[in-house]
Amino acid sequence: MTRELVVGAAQLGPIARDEPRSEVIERLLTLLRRGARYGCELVVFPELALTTFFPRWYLDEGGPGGRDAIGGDTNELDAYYEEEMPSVATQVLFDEAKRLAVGFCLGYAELTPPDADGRRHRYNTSMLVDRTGEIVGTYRKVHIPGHEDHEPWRKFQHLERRYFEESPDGFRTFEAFGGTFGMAICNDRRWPETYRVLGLQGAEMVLIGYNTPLDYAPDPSQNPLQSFHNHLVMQAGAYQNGTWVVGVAKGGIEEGVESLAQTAIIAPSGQIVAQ
Ligand code: CDV
Repeated sequence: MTRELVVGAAQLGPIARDEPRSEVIERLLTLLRRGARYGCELVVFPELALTTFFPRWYLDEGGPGGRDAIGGDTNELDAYYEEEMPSVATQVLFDEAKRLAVGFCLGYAELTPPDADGRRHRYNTSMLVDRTGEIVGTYRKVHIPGHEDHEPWRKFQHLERRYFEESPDGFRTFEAFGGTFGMAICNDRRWPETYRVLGLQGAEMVLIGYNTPLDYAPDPSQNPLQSFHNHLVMQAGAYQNGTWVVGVAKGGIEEGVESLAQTAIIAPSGQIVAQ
């Protein structure tokens, strides 16, 4: 049976360090409404789409160091996380999704409520919201790149391993929009098991947001290959698992760091149908 789903890949430009959430959300609403005008039923936003890519800064110098520092006296850091979803600030996105009957996928930084041991967890998270404005699934990033400690030799930091835990949940699919969906986040797209684990669960479309700096400090010889690698992995993942892949960037120069754009919708044949 042929099914049709109109998907908008809503690439974002830079978000400034001091840009208020309300302004970012206005930008997302503009894109959601534009998607609705184009007939989209689903609009996909990138990784950490509510804030600047804050892992590029070492923000808790005053703390005791390591992961335990997180959650201490780190006001700027804490401000980048969402403690509930929908939050007061993001409720308008859910309301607009319902009004327009356009679902969305959105990446954000998540700070969980305390678990049974009283620990709160920090994840790099993505959620899928259906056309009624209900959350149908969340995914927490598995492959956390970068480093845990301050590395001043770098032009900019990539402290995802300090600010986020690896998800213990793995990859799951969700029934929505008349099909079977999976989510992945940025670095996940580089590894075959991401697509395979989702493919084995019948994923028909994998939604991937990313922030990919064009300067890869551990091995700058790979910098000219960034575009090639981006398409290589997503096209291979799509073809090898017979699934659509929607890869959406936050691109451009954000706080002085140039990031890859190259947002693409890829068919199960491995072909890029829109970029
Ligand atoms: N946000 C990311 O996960 N970025 C990585 C970079 C650091 C290599 C990526 O895979 O694009």
